[in-house]
Amino acid sequence: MSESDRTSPDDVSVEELQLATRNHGTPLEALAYPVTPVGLHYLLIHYDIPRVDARNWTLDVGGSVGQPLSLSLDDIRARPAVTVPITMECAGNGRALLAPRPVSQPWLIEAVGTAEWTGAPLAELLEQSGLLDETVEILFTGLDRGYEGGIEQCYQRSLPLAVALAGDALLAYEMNGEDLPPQHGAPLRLMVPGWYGMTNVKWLSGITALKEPFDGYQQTEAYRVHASDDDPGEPVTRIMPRALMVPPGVPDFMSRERFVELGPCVIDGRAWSGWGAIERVEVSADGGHTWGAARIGEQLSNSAWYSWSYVWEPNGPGTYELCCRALDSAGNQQPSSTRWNTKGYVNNEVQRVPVTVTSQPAEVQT
Ligand SMILES: Nc1nc2c(c(=O)[nH]1)N[C@H]1C(S)=C(S)[C@@H](COP(=O)(O)O)O[C@H]1N2
Ligand SMILES: [Mo]
Repeated sequence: MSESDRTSPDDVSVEELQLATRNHGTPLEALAYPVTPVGLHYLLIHYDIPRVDARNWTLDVGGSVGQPLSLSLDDIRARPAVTVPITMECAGNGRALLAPRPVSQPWLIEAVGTAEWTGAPLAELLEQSGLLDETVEILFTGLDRGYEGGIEQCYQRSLPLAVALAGDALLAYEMNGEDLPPQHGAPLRLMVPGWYGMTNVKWLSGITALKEPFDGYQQTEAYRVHASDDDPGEPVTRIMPRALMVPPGVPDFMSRERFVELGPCVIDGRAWSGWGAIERVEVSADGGHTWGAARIGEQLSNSAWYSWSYVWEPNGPGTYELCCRALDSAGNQQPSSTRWNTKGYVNNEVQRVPVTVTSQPAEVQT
């Protein structure tokens, strides 16, 4: 690569590329599927995918419980099961749009997907374990290990007791009707509807009732929104609203800029929020100066995204900037730009899609 290819301050480092090639996003055209096919669903894996033999694997439930449990996968499969479409989004979605770019998985806006998760409700299992009164949080431990911030660790995250008992959290062993694939946490993972992706611990090996809040790396160092390194920050919790469109027309190979032929153009997409219902989705064709209301379609489940569509009638050939934004029932609206934070979390600023409208159908090379 010549030097002139490497002089931009926007350069992506090799370390970011390593992460980006391991952890792929959901291509935006896949927003067309109400349920994201498994191979198109985004992935985020901090360390390595662990080798797990489901036949010898157990889930150990312990800590401040009256009745510790050690369960096989068959034990968990024998429990009453539910299947729910759940929209999951990574808390780092939008990170690479921040300037300066926080160095981590360089997501643009494609770290979201919706799958049908099948599993056993978490609350019932916790109740059977006889939680002691002093319990304040439930800790979830994954089998994957690595170093992060100089600390060797298994991936671990906790939930406040009330959230763990709220009733919609699942111990999931199937995704879209098939056994969980290795990359999505086989044989068992946690799924907590409405919470950002990091909550949903994969390759689950332990559930521990805690009498004190968990202070491990993924809780107190990572997944906090810090304005600066000495700001203690706020924990990342539920998913802020976002609308995404399927970019219309056809892309340019390198820039991925869009080309659309003149005429009415149907724009469609998905919108979701972990704080409530989607009340409004709006579309702008002039970079966010003026907005029109999109038609909101069905929501796949209480825990999943809505479909939406909008008919855009460009005035004539030329360049446009399409934008979309969502408003939820808790009053959260997507901003035109987000407050920068050190680790690049929760950037739900509006999507921007540059489009060139052409007057003639392009000559197509076949
Ligand atoms: N054990 C474990 N669980 C994990 C992770 C991980 O690295 N290890 N990544 C988390 C993050 S940050 C996200 S966004 C989701 C991604 O889930 P997916 O790869 O199935 O889409 O898993 C979460 N659960
Ligand atoms: Mo994530």
